[in-house]
Amino acid sequence: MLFEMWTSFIIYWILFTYSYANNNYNNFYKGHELIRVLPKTNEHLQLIRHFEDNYEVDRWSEILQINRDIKMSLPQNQVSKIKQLCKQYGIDVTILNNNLDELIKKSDHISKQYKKRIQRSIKDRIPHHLTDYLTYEQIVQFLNKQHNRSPSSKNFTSLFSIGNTYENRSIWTIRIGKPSARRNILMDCGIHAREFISPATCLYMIDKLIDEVNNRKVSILSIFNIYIIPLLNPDGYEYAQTERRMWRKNRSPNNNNNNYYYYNTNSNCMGVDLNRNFGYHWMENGASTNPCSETYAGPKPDSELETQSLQKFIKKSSQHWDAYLTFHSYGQYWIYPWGFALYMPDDYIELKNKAQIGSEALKRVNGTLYKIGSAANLLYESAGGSDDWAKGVGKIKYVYTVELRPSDDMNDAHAHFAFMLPSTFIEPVGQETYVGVKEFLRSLITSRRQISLSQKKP
Ligand code: 0X9
Ligand code: ZN
Repeated sequence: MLFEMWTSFIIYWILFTYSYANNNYNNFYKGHELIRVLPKTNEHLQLIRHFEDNYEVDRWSEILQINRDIKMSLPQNQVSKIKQLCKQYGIDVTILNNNLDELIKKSDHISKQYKKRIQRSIKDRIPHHLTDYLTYEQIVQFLNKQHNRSPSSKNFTSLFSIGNTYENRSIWTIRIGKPSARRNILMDCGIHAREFISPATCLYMIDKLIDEVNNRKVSILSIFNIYIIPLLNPDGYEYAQTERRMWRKNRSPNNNNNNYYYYNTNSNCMGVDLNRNFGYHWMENGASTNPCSETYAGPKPDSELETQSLQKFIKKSSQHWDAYLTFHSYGQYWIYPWGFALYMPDDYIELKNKAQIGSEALKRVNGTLYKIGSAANLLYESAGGSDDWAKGVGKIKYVYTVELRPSDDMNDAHAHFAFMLPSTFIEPVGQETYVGVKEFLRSLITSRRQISLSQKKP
């Protein structure tokens, strides 16, 4: 009996560890903790800044402000030192997760179980962009397949690259629109490597829009050419998929940043946070000059190939852009500029109204709640974002950053997944986001009609 129990235990253990270990990730995050700290004085803020400069602290999106809690992850060998310093200075610390490696593997495990279950229950093969976070190569294949799906998709879509990355990957872009389409919309995904749900959502939307291409009715594609860049930071994404699941930046080296534009920032740490690199109020707030930081803004504004490619594309096409949407995760926010400071753009009421239309439509699908506001007010001040550049320099009126699921409210059942949202969520997030975006786009059509009608009045 005891023997039988032992053998079944061993078999279970082997199967369990195999299914957990059978993923692309190494054990880099073993023992990494995610903690929440609450600074209450300026001294506390100073100490937390000191952590960032002297320890391998990865701050998870919140900015430093008194009475605003900050989530950060730390490697195992630095946890006790940091906790001890917090205790000494009276900073409250809450442990949100004591082993990020477990969370990464748990998420992966849920994804795999889901895939197995769904493949068993559905006879037709389910497209793998709905069950997996695709690799860069798979994304390129997906785009080619979508473009070649039917005679109409060949006619009404085009596939091209807007430039190459440091590691020489093409930044692929697809245009979807009917010949009558005169207005243009730009969307991108995956500027931050670890936010896997973002490119997956762009792929979902591409698939659905191409379903609409055959539709004979007047669809939004008769009005708009929709350009989608599903993966703006492919180098970072590949690195996050294979080496470091929590990688955020691109992969350009910083060992020759010797231009003294801002600082001499030669370093062996790699990568620039592309969403701090755009040259509009660059480095004014919420960005770092330290190449080891996750929010390193680069040696100078617009230094990165990915940043330059997006800018050239926006500027080059002499066409007018009606809207730019950039998809991130996580938090469930539909936000508009500015991010660089707490000011509001002059037309913020219009931006807010349209965000409301989009997020309300989104909510009707699965009940998912999004908060609306300006980036700096709702999240934190941080300069160098693609959104601020698109509005401030690109002169695009309707500009949004959409932070997809999960929510960052710890009372929410899925909040703990953070960037590690299992692929089970690709479909519901895709569905609701697609509906929200379409409703937002429809509202652009009606508001333009209203303007032209009122102009026609004597
Ligand atoms: O901090 C960011 O870059 C974005 N949040 S994330 O957690 N995905 O990294 C928010 C960007 C909002 N826009 C600006 N600050 N301009
Ligand atoms: Zn992001």
